[in-house]
Amino acid sequence: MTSCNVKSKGSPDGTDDAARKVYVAPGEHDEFYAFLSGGFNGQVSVYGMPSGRHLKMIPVFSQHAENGYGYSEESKALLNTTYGNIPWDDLHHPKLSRTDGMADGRFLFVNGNNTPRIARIDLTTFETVETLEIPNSAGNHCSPYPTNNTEYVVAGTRFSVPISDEGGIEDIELEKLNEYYRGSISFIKVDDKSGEMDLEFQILVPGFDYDIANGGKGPSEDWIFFTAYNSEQATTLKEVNASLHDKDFVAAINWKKAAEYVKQGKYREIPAEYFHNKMDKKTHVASSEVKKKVKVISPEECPDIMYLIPTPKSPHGVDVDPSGEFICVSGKLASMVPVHSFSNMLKAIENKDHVDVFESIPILKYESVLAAEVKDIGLGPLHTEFDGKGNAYSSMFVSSEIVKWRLKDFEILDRIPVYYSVGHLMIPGGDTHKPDGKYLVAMNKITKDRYLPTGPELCHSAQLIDISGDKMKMLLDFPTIGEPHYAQAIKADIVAPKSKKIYRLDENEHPHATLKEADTRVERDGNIVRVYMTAIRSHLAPDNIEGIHLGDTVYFHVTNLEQDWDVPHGFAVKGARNAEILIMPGETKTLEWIPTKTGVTPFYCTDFCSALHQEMQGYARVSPEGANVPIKYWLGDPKK
Ligand SMILES: [Cu+2]
Repeated sequence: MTSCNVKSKGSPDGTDDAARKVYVAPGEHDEFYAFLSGGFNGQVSVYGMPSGRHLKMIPVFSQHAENGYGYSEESKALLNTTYGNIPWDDLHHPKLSRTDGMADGRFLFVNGNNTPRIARIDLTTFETVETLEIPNSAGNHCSPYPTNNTEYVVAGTRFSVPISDEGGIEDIELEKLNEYYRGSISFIKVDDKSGEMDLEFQILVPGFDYDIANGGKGPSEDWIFFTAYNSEQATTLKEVNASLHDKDFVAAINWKKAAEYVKQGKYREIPAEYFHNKMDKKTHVASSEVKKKVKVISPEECPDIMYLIPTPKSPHGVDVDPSGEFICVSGKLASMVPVHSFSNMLKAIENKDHVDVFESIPILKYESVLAAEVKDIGLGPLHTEFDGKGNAYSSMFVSSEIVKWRLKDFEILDRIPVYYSVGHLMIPGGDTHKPDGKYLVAMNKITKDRYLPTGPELCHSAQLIDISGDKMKMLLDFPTIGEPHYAQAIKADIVAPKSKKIYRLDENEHPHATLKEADTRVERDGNIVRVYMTAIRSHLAPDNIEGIHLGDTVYFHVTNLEQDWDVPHGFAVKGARNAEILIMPGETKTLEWIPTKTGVTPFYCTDFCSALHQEMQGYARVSPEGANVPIKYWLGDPKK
């Protein structure tokens, strides 16, 4: 026997203590919901915190064969854009809706980075209910940032592009691109009650790369701050050419003032085509509307809405502390965190303390706005969040660590290594005016040897850190689905009590719903065959169908008649070229099936629903085109 004293690398000191802190006993619930974006999988994953239990994947911008999202006839429209039905996106930033500056647990807004879109997830159902395409944008990375009462969700463009006043993006010689290109900041109005989004206006801004934003709080709550890199306005070999200036900018935008200008009519309307897709609450069917115009304003015509604050160097994250006074910027290439003072900024604006003007936008003097530079903080600072106890925590991509520092005197207090190359970090409420400073999640870009190897492709890694004491303590590694780009977390007791258990059948207004078994039927209209089917433990009705011919398009409208929590039924047809559908209790969903072979074709319930789940199946007979086989269907005795 040998005793083992080897401590594996990165394991927490006092492993028992760490285990106790993340242990949630079987049957018990976690204290927080954490919503982690999936990056390039286009989805959001829901975890319990501190256990790291994976609770759900919410499909948003990518089709999800597991439940038919993006494949079912009801959900297809949510992926509509002016480029067509786009079944994938790159989802970076989840942001919770806010009331009085605090996450209210009603909605989660998320961005599609690639084909510019914003989606809204309803947190009573954990389902995507709305998507809005953003015109005049390319690379919707700087998105979606809510104001303190979710008056607006704000989105900036990462790639600047030649936005045409006649609508769309111009076809310009790339060598002359930087003479024509512009950025856009979109202000999406959010309806107080329903949460519905509407692109109210855009500010056309200089052609920089707008990277990250965050809204002010308290004294600064009328403002939103954006990092703008590539002040060089390079268009090629950006890794060199966009890194030449010692300082780029923080763009400070007074959103209240901008909205007032729009109210006063100081806007132009330009053509802009974009899709707005909504899931109807009563029918559970999504539909699309194509919008044709957008209101734009410019800093030139609307003075005092935008100021540029020089900021070192190629800044990435911009985070406002809970008091609303400090604007902490991660100087990605400067290896320091410049902290701007909001009150200094107001003074500099009042005193016209400008060093220059860029396309009519005043550039304030760096030294006049700055509160402090947090130096020697580490290499590659990217983001900062706050614990509500006077401390800030910054992520270092290059030196792979989280660094704790004090807002009072900008002193560095502690550092902890993370594995490996952390991007965003997240403290529950750490971007609001009252953070819950108990845990911090580091979202790492590189995994390497953290888990058992799974071939060349590894899952990504998040790490949970205890920040309740003076020293940070590593508690837990948990693998994530897709890239955990950014996250939000909220106390479970704000969200859980409102979680919907079933959809009520008596409220089902789906146009093809079948609310009782007696009404099930099969109808032909030309070469469209509609099957009005019901599912209840443990049969599908009808379960025998004849009279389908090659050349037909069949729609299975399946209504789940169950009214119990956690009894979904699934539905799949042999050879169907889309996916299964998963139908929640009381809901109707539609699977399209275009048969390609004659013969008897089985269909069945895919979600293990009862002891007789394996019996929950049926047959569709497919006959040749033109065959004399009439529509006929039954459950039980065919003669009845
Ligand atoms: Cu079933």
